[in-house]
Amino acid sequence: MSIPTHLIRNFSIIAHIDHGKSTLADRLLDATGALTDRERRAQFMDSMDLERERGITIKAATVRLSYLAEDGETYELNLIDTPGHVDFHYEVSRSLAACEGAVLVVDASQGVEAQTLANVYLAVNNNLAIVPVINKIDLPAADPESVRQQIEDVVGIDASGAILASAKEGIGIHEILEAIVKRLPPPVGDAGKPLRVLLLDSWYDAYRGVVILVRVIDGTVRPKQKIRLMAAAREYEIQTIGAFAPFAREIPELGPGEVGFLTAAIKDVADARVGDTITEAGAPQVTPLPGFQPAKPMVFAGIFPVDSARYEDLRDALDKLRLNDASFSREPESSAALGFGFRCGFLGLLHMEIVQERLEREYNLALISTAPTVIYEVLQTDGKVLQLDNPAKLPASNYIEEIREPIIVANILTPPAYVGNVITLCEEKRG
Ligand SMILES: Nc1nc2c(ncn2[C@@H]2O[C@H](COP(=O)(O)OP(=O)(O)OP(=O)(O)O)[C@@H](O)[C@H]2O)c(=O)[nH]1
Ligand SMILES: [Mg+2]
Repeated sequence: MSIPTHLIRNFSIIAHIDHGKSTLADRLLDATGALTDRERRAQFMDSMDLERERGITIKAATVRLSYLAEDGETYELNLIDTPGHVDFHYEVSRSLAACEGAVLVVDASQGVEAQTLANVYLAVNNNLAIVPVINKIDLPAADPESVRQQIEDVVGIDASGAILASAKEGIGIHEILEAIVKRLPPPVGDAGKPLRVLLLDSWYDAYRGVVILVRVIDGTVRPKQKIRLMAAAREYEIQTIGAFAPFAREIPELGPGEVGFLTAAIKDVADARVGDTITEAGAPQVTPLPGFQPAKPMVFAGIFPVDSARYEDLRDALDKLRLNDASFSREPESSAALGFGFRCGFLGLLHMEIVQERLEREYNLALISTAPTVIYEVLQTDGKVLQLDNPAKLPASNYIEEIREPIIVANILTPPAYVGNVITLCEEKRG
């Protein structure tokens, strides 16, 4: 029997970049005894080398914790640590779809910042309950009370119950765990209903093939069960079921409300699409889950192998990497100077840099990329408007009436003391 849903809590940790999400996750792992001394290392959730080198989270990561609460019950907590940088917000939006609640971390010395707001709105739109945490109260510049006021005024949520914490010093951790159990709702799900499972994330493992991270909505998944990936319209047999506790471990089943992974000898990476619904093979009609909004690339660049003989390897690597990051787009491109490659779209410049580095490191490729561009609109002399992400597609100049580049309308509010500098900066940046 899987664990009853009232003892499960699924939550994401969300915040602006560097406000201390991954450090807080470390403390929650410590407080629940998830790691032995030998296994412990700082920023445990940032498992990718790139994340550790840069000190930022790139991929959302999930762990399962077992917490004995004050009420005497042992809860299963599924924690998702999310990235704070705006270029990886697609990770946040997917993570929130797996949760009933969110722990909102705000840095006591920085206060509410852009991604604090953006991520809270995502959480609120997903109807999640929110536990605000004011972190880094150990810093001399910390001003928790005005940050509390700011959360109420700017974010617009009740912050009277915000927990004062220091993830670095381990202050407030017990209160956070209790708040997760008491203030966040359990998942609702029915073991008796037809199987419905949300495909949250996937990645390629050289030994196991495609591994899929799932959130079970209704029903139970077990090894040997035949499943159907609805969007891909393909059927597979489940081989293994597991959870990250905190290392990947095989378990007998995943019941309603639980988060874990499964493998099913999926060879075709295109079959595992994030946001897809998994049901029982040959099952009666099940309405698919809403899935995710596709990501909208903002920055475009061409990526080419240095050695043109490795074009196929690059294509393969892009397919596999896309399993793990559905937020970039790619289409084949050829250039007279660089040969065959791909035109890729990214959520931002950091995203572009990370994708290129992951391709080079994880797939051992040497790559050249073209200068990044944004989408331009071209008004042709015949009145047609083209959206171009590639300068190579520009029509001949006698057909071009006008070329428009994207602009944003922004209002900058600043104390009078900074007005001069802000104006100079705007002018330098063509504002
Ligand atoms: N003084 C102090 N520093 C902290 C505290 N919590 C985190 N930090 C530091 O803040 C920095 C960023 O912490 P992370 O946990 O990586 O922040 P994050 O929110 O996970 O960052 P991203 O995942 O990249 O968005 C690190 O240098 C931490 O050591 C705290 O409570 N007090
Ligand atoms: Mg982090």
